[in-house]
Amino acid sequence: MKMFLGMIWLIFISILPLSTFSVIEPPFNRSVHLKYSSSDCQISPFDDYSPIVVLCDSNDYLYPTGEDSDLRFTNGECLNVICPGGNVLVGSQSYENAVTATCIGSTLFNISNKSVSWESISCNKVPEKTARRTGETCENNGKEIEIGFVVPDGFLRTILICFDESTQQALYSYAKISQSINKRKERPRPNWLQGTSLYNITSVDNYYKRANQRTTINELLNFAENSTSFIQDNDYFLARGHLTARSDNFYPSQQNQTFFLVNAAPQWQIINANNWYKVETSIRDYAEENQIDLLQWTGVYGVLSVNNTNNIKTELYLYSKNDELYIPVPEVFWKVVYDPISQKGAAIIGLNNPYAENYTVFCDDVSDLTKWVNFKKSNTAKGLIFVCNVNDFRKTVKYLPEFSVTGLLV
Ligand SMILES: *[C@@H]1O[C@H](CO)[C@@H](O)[C@H](O)[C@H]1NC(C)=O
Ligand SMILES: *[C@@H]1O[C@H](CO)[C@@H](O)[C@H](O)[C@H]1NC(C)=O
Ligand SMILES: *[C@@H]1O[C@H](CO)[C@@H](O)[C@H](O)[C@H]1NC(C)=O
Ligand SMILES: *[C@@H]1O[C@H](CO)[C@@H](O)[C@H](O)[C@H]1NC(C)=O
Ligand SMILES: *[C@@H]1O[C@H](CO)[C@@H](O)[C@H](O)[C@H]1NC(C)=O
Ligand SMILES: *[C@@H]1O[C@H](CO)[C@@H](O)[C@H](O)[C@H]1NC(C)=O
Ligand SMILES: *[C@@H]1O[C@H](CO)[C@@H](O)[C@H](O)[C@H]1NC(C)=O
Ligand SMILES: CC(=O)N[C@H]1CO[C@H](CO)[C@@H](O)[C@@H]1O
Repeated sequence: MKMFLGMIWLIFISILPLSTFSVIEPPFNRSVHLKYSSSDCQISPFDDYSPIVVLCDSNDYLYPTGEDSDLRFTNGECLNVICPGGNVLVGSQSYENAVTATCIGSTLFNISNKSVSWESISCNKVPEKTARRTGETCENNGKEIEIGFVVPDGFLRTILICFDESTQQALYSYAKISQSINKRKERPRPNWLQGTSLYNITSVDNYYKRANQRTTINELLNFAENSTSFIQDNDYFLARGHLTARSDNFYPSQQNQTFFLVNAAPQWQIINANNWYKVETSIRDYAEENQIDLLQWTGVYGVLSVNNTNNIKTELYLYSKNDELYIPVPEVFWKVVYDPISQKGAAIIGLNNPYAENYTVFCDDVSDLTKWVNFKKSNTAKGLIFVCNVNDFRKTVKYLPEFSVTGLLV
């Protein structure tokens, strides 16, 4: 397949129907190789006001392939042009939510029997993101939450979360990382959102605020209320650590969807900005360099516990009220990265404690074999990182969804 990439051939990927998004099966098999010609279409719908474009018979995002940075369509191909929560503006016409377009050639499309150029098509507002329960349960009797866009034919999903009501935190967040990921454009960060009917507790964002986490954790550890010895005034504080990273997503509208708090957990900022950031970047670079559409689960495991002032090991939470403890500070963050075609995968584990100098991880560390996972081993404050075989990792983190792994992703 790699031999085609530098050429002007198109590789059209087939799109999984929405209902199978969370099921692991070989993706992308429409594999029609087409020669691009001027009767075909080419567009870059990557601005804030760009509509979302999907094929008429599918409900999944389209990404550039190979060395392309645009989306391409063959002459006569049918697209749904969608503005979730808004209107599609086509010249002076306005269509509620969505309109069908057929490729005529270049940037021209047939919409309602008129030939219109892509430049004259936009949304009247930025697409409106949605996080909602699917009504399904997931591992550990968790509640499944999907994040994406409501579209006329259902839901265009970017992230699938398994949410544990007993802790008010996700067990994991699942997303695909497209091989074109490093061609993404980025926009300013939006604010974090709690969404509706996802949490039992209110004001989740408030518990993350530095002053509030300091009070909560100092109380758990018997420190003075405003002590800065544990939650400091520098990068030693608990950030809203993205599970599925913002930059794991190609479209700015998808990047903005990562800012639902169900896609975050308390992570030390010094780790988040250093070794964990390097891990995230390594995975995107792997997808790009090997031209593989990766599947990725990012989750949490355990509750970080440290000695209180009486040397008693104490679990840390951001919510501690009336003997109720929610929003645990995870002991580790993890990512399982999987190539569904080769069925190879890797589990990357990051200790969430910048004060620890060592850690005995619960699986065999094979990081010497996975040179593509880049991190600094020497500076423990920046995050201790380990890499394990997925099947080994799974013996401890039993709530990783089922799929067959035949070896280590190297
Ligand atoms: C497009 O034109 C054809 C024939 O010219 C007509 O049958 C059809 O109804 C028109 N469609 C729309 C959406 O206007
Ligand atoms: C648009 O598509 C309709 C229906 O397929 C066709 O009748 C019409 O000629 C097309 N219009 C243009 C401008 O290509
Ligand atoms: C959260 O609320 C749901 C109903 O809204 C309830 O079934 C569930 O037990 C609650 N969970 C917790 C941990 O309070
Ligand atoms: C993403 O969020 C930023 C910050 O609020 C905003 O400027 C931008 O328009 C948003 N883009 C999309 C496509 O949602
Ligand atoms: C801690 O800080 C808050 C706000 O700055 C202040 O109101 C409070 O009095 C301080 N508590 C102690 C024990 O110093
Ligand atoms: C924590 O407390 C135990 C005693 O309960 C002690 O053995 C251990 O060294 C302490 N750990 C740290 C990091 O201070
Ligand atoms: C971590 O290192 C300390 C000494 O620096 C040692 O006492 C302790 O046993 C080590 N802990 C683990 C889990 O390896
Ligand atoms: C990735 C994959 O499974 N590709 C297959 C798609 O289908 C064609 C034939 O229809 C096969 O040749 C490819 O190997």
